[in-house]
Amino acid sequence: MAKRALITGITGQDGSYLAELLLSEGYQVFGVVRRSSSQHFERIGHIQDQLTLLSGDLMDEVSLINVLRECRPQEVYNLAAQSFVQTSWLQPVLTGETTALGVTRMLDAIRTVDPSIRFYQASSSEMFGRVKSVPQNEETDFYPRSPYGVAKVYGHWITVNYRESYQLHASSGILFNHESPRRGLEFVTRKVTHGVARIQAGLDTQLRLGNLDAQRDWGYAADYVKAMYLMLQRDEPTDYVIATGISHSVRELCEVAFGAAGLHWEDHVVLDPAFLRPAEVDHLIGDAAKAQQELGWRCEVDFYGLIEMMVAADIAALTT
Ligand code: NAP
Ligand code: G4F
Repeated sequence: MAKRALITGITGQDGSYLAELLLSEGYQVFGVVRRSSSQHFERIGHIQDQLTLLSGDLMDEVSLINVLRECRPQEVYNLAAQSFVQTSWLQPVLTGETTALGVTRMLDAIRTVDPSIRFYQASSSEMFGRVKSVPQNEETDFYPRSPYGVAKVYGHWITVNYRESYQLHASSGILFNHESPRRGLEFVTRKVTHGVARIQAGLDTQLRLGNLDAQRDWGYAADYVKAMYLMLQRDEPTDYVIATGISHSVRELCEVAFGAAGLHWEDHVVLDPAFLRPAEVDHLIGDAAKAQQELGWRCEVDFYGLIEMMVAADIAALTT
């Protein structure tokens, strides 16, 4: 019998890569999708015939219980969230409902339907915020700097708490920024690579950005979903930092992305205060030694390979 896995957030960047990985491992894959007036399954269109999509929403616990009863998974990957940091200042309550309390709803649904289900929570390096030590690992204290970061801290600790209170096999992956050609256009890497492609095609001349000094530890999403899967194969649940261990600034991102298209970033990038944040996370860099040792996890694509891949994909999408 094939193992069954349920993914919330299957229409998102990570959900699409994780679904591909689990299918390749022989799983029967179910995904939670929320009702919308228009369908947007671009990231999973190529595998949709191999998936079973079920209607549900992290805002509605009954829908999660019904989904679990219908598909009876052995593993649940909770990737759904309001995941854009800037939006979390505009919609802090919605962000809390989804990104924080949504985790409790799913954990309670698991307790209700089948406490033997293994659970993965998509925690975030954004929880480290104004960092307490460099690099950040599983022992580093949290100091979130956005409503999103605060919500993720809640989601993280409720996962730990349900593991300790009810002996659930619940693990939390503290993932640093990870990107791909499937990244949403609002996030800075994709905004830049998509902007480069449009400028090269003569469709735009400028790219408006905020803080160029911010530094992130950027990895490749397809590498990172492997860590999620590996965490749920362990006998004992626990938490892992997933990161490359190398960080770059937004300015360096611009240099590499524009350079990959034969352009100079200074000719096109315009600073726009509209993209500055009320509170910034200045510098994130992760230490994934625990995941490397216990899971055997490694990242295969580095920052330069990642950005070149994204630029090439955006240029190809405009020319086909
Ligand atoms: P994403 O592309 O923004 O995808 C978010 C997913 O959540 C979408 O499928 C979205 O569905 C779904 N969703 C949002 N609200 C929902 C709700 N109320 N009920 C059910 N589904 C809902 O995010 P991602 O980059 O794949 O990230 C996956 C997870 O990892 C998120 O929890 C994110 O916060 C976390 N994370 C991401 C990173 C990163 O660098 N990518 C790093 C650390 C942690 P629709 O398609 O219907 O909008
Ligand atoms: O790409 P970003 O929007 O990602 P951010 O805020 O780091 O959050 C992402 O990574 C988190 C993991 O640490 C995830 F949990 C979260 O869900 C999301 O996937 O911004 C990166 C940096 C920021 O410092 C931002 O101020 O880029 C800076 N930036 C500069 N100009 C910009 C822009 N960010 C965006 N989105 N747009 C700009 O124009």
